[in-house]
Amino acid sequence: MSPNVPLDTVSVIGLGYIGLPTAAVLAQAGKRVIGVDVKQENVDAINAGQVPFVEEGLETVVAGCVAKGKLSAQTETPKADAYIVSVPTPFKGDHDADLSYIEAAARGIAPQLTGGELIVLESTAPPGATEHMADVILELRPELTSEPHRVNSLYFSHAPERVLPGRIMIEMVDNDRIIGGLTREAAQLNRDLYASFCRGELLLTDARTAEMAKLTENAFRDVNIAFANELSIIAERQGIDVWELIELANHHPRVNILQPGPGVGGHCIAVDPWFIVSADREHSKLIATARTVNDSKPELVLEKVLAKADKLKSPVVAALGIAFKANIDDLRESPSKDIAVALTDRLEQGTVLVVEPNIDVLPREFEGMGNVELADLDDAVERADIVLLMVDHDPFKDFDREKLREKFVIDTKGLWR
Ligand code: SAJ
Repeated sequence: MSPNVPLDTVSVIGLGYIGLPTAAVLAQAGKRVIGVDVKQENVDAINAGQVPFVEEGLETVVAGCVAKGKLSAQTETPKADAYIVSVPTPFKGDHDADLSYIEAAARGIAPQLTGGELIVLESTAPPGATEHMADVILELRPELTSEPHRVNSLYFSHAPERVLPGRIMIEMVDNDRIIGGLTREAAQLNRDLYASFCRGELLLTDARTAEMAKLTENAFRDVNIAFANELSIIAERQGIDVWELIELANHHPRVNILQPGPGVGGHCIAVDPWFIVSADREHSKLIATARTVNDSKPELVLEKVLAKADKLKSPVVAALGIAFKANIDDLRESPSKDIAVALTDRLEQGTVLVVEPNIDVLPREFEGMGNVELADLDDAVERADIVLLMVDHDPFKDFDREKLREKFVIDTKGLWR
């Protein structure tokens, strides 16, 4: 049976790509939600009903909930019945997870607790991270306990997010959720809270299994994309069109190969498999190799562009897309952004015209580089000698191919074949 504690007020710590949509759907479901973020400008934007990044359908919900007084944001952690920690977990130089943001969130929550609160870790993290978060809090508040059904009980749980950027508002509500408690009671309480907005199945387990399940999902996808990327390298050397090859092979009833591209980006698939590797290096050879294969793709693309550019006098390269995937503005861990930056840096003469319909200014990585511009699609293609397609954004899909006839095209996504 779930512990009998209130779940009316929820504080979401970290209002990024996952935290803000989570806060929004909880507020929409009737909870009083107080979001917390270290960035004052994001706090101000949210309190004005605005969203600091692009995500289909999010702004309407945020604006509505703020107007109704159900959602607000601040920089200090408040008192609440439940906390959801949704902060970044980057990796350090050796690919070990950096838990410092989770620790900072835990230190912010600790002084506010009175007993009876649910504390959910949503951030993707290696096995043992939820326990670590609980330890940080209980060390600061030794009079509280993680044992259930006491007046001074705290309930710690892990509910990894699984939503796909671009479809977050749909998947947040419809996807099944894995919920892993440090105790059964914590998992039950977490389920009760998430049942308020989630129509998917809520699957209860322990915290370590939930942590590993999330990493497993992303490692599965990474390994499968690595297979496609490796095929693309082999196929090119054999003079075979990899997209036709994959399309044909996928007609087999039990074959379903993913798509090759310029590399794997984003803060999830390019990062999470390393948490498995760092938990057990000796036994995660396949997972580590997949990461290496995917990480090798940007350099191969770059070499191809430079090989052509070197033959031209003052080449103009149109670099189409620097987001980490189609129809989003997220540049985190983006292989196409890395390629565009390295190209600008390594091109001895000539110009790079970056086309990214989802941003207004070039990111800071391009600062101080004179030979790069953010351009619009038609202008860039018209001026370019080489057209490098790196992201399958919709406007690129619909582009009039006639205009590419005189150009040297490198299509890393197979969009224009
Ligand atoms: N990619 C390919 N080929 C493909 C599919 C993807 O090269 O066939 C590339 C994309 O271009 C992109 C990267 O992989 O650079 C990742 O894109 P994605 O759409 O596969 O996934 P993400 O990173 O946006 O979201 C993933 C999802 N995980 C799974 O599908 C198992 C999402 O459900 C998770 O919630 C999210 O990671 C996360 O936050 O962990």
